[in-house]
Amino acid sequence: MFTNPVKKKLLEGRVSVGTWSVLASPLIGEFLAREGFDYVIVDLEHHPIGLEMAVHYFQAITAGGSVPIARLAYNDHVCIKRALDAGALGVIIPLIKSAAEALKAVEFTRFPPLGQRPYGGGRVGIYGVDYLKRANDEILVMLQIEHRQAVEDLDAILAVEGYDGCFIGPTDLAVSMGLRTPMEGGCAELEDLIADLAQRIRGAGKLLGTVSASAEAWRERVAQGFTFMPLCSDLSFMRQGLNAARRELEEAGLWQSG
Ligand code: 3PY
Ligand code: MG
Repeated sequence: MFTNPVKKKLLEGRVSVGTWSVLASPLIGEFLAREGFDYVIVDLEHHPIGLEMAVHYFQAITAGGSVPIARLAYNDHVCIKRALDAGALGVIIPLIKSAAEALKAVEFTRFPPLGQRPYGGGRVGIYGVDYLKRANDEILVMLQIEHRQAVEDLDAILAVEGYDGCFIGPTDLAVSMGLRTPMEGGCAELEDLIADLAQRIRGAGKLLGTVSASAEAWRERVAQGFTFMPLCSDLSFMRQGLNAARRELEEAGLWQSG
């Protein structure tokens, strides 16, 4: 039977640990999957990863024992159907700003009668003959809340049925609200806003997700009720390891740049 273990875990109210891959390498996707993450998100929004590479990612992540999820470039029916047809078991859709856009996302991600996703067979056949019947229940659909207009229209967005949860994007949210971004150290106003959004999203019975840049940040978000949180990314894990090694060698006087 076609099932999505990540969605099952989340719907049971449990926390699911995954990570992002942005470095445009299915090999990295496979390594990350083998590290025991429940899912690996392939970021097609901000990184040079096209559909042909994405399908190799999905294969590698599945081979590594994890669930492949795609963060898409846009709330667009072509992007969505092609990523799902290539085998993504979940999608994160950026920049949802209104209930009308949330309804569109449902239309694009769900088969009739819930939506208008067309069925093309092909690679999703690997999930079994019941894919078509079960996909509406098993595919994870997370809508990104990361714009001032989404904050203003949140109650209406939350009233839309047919998607699973909201994924807060702290950086774009901060930029859109004119607040200090997490990269610049963040600010109390941003944290208060995230806490308020989180409470309302949970209150509406939707799943709650966001990014986390460290294990410590991850634990703090869990305490706030977030359950879908990719921990860091391939790029940030690489930077953290590299910076720690460089600091140690610099302190020992063994690495002088320049
Ligand atoms: C943001 O912070 O804007 C995001 O999209 C996180 O992935
Ligand atoms: Mg964003």
